[in-house]
Amino acid sequence: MKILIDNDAALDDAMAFMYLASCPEIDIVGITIAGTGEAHGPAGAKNMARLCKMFGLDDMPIAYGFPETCSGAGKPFPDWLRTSTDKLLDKLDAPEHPDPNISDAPLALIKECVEDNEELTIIATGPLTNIAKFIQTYPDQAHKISKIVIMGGAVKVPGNIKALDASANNDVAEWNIYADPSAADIVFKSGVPIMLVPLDATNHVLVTREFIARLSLQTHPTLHLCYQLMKSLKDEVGDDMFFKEVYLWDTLAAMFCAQPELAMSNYMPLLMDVEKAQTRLVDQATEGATLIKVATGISVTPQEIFEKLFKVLYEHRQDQLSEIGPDSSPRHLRFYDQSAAKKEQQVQADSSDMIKLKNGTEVPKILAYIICKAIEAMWNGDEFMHCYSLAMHCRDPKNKLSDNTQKKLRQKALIVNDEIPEEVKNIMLCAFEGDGLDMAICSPFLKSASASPKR
Ligand SMILES: [Ca+2]
Repeated sequence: MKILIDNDAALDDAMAFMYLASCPEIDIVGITIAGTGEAHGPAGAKNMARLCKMFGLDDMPIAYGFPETCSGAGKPFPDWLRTSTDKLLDKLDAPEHPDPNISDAPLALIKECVEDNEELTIIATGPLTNIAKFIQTYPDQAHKISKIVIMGGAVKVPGNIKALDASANNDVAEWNIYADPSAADIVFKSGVPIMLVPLDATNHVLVTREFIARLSLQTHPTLHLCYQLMKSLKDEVGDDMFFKEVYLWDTLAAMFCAQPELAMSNYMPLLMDVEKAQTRLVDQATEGATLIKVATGISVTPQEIFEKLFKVLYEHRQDQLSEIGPDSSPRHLRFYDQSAAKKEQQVQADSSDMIKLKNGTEVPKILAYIICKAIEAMWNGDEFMHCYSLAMHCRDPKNKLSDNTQKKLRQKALIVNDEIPEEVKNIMLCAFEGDGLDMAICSPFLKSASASPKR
């Protein structure tokens, strides 16, 4: 499937890109950045170029668009968000791209992609400014577009404007549409087949603690970068808001694009209310209404969506990923990749680093760290067992967990199990103290790990 990505280069767009670039059946032919979206056009284009570099797509044509909306209507994303989105990949493990193929002519790039590819799908995960201006400028070319998958709108659910701008007097709009509602109006009325992925669908896939915990354990470059992206947002907004407000928006749209069977959908007559930036469900006879395919939900469980996302990102051939390898991962991540012998060595090397738990006992930092990771991941049986077995192995390489212990652990009878060594119990007790996890146990180790020189 030939795909042109039109996005606004935010965290979610980065994840969607990484998913699409990892899909064997997807061929990305160009990327355009909305100048009216979360990132400013030029900065967003540079960040997308860096992600392309990571996937060996060094020559990917990228063009950033106009800072003006289609009719002057629409409100920009908050300044603080745009500034921080411009710096999306700062300090993260994504390669630099010294010579990116970036232009400021998005319409020319879209035209070229439409002309060169008979069946071109566009996936739009930002404001629709570029696409609308293309449709207006080249109406004869627009009908050649095979389909546009759009993350945007809120049909039967409330909008999400107030999540970022509490002072806004709008409960019905979604941000991509709100930023340029006239553009959405033009695209809706263009006659090009549309698959709209509104909040109605994305509300089903709230980012979970389990997903983040699993990501945190990965050394695969793509998954590791996904974790860094998610973590940077989590650190910025705090855990409470993160786990309440962050959904797979653009990523879900990308997944629907590649695997349409994951979506539940219906054709609905929609009218674009430009003033309220609302994708309003109307009677089919209403003047100006367009019958649009709307994703209303997911055909599998949220857990399965995360599994599928994980799988696609994970199975992407590592040799196609340039520059970022396990060697550039922080020590605590690399640890999971090493052979048993190396693990043992590492633990011995680290075993002199002790940490004092809240209850006063001293344990090796590395053991505390791994056990905390295991606890963090305990929502997932396999991942938890992996971490826990590793922790046990670290404590004593001869140690093997009995079936009975494993069974008990699976039932989460962690603390009362007599077979668990005292030091491990201590760590668990400290970690369980109060609400949720006490990641403070990990943080001294994490600090020392990230401060240590890379090999
Ligand atoms: Ca976006």
